[in-house]
Amino acid sequence: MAAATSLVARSSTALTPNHVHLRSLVPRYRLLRGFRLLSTRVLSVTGGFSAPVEVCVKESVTVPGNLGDCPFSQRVLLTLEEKHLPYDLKLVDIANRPEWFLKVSPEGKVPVAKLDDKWIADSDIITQTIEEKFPEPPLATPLEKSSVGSKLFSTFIAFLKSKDSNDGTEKALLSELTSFDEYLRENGPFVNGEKISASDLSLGPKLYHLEIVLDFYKNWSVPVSFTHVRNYMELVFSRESFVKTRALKEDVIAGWRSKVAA
Ligand SMILES: N[C@@H](CCC(=O)N[C@@H](CS)C(=O)NCC(=O)O)C(=O)O
Repeated sequence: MAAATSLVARSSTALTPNHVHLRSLVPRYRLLRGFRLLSTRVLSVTGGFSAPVEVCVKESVTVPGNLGDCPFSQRVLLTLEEKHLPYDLKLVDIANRPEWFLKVSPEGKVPVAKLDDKWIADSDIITQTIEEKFPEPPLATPLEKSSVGSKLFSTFIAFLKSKDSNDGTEKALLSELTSFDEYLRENGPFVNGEKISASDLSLGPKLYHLEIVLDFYKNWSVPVSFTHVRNYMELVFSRESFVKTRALKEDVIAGWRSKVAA
């Protein structure tokens, strides 16, 4: 791991009422080029103290040493943050992947996380494994709600890449936003109601990318008539966990450039 930028913060701890999580009494943290990692030690469900979860994420291309613009990496970090789990962040230069990283992620993709001494790829699997290993606070979205908003990302990408304003891609995105807005009006403010859950932690980073790049490349924003979607975005984007793990706007713009040009 020598080639990785490894950021670890640990803290002294105290037992919470449910005797599962240990939160820090006197947290110590490091300030690192614009973002802060505040970490805690946690008592796992198996009863032992959990070491920080090692997690490889994309590094910023505009400010090396900062988090990069991968929405799947942010999803994993959001899950760790919302569960108050300590983590050891390894920033990977995706354009120049180091040897050690290709050994733990043969496909060369981020995120990958080490859980129970095994490196796991794919944010779906990583977040499910975290949920099983650290069930408190519960973040699982009920199965019947887990596909809400699931087409927003693909319709956003199709619209972003579109060169023909009449090809129906904007209409398809507006149709997904309409369904999502109606769903949130009936069931919100989050996908699972009052409490944030796994679906929000997956959708949030994708909507963050949508907002930044559609504004930049297409001068387009989510219409004001979608009040529930706009409120949702504000609610998720302003969470402490989100602010701590979000990418720089410049990285998000740079990350999509080649796809817009293709
Ligand atoms: N399905 C994967 C997608 C991961 C993914 O596409 N990661 C991108 C960065 S956001 C990546 O590593 N791309 C490098 C590549 O494809 O070579 C997940 O949910 O983790």
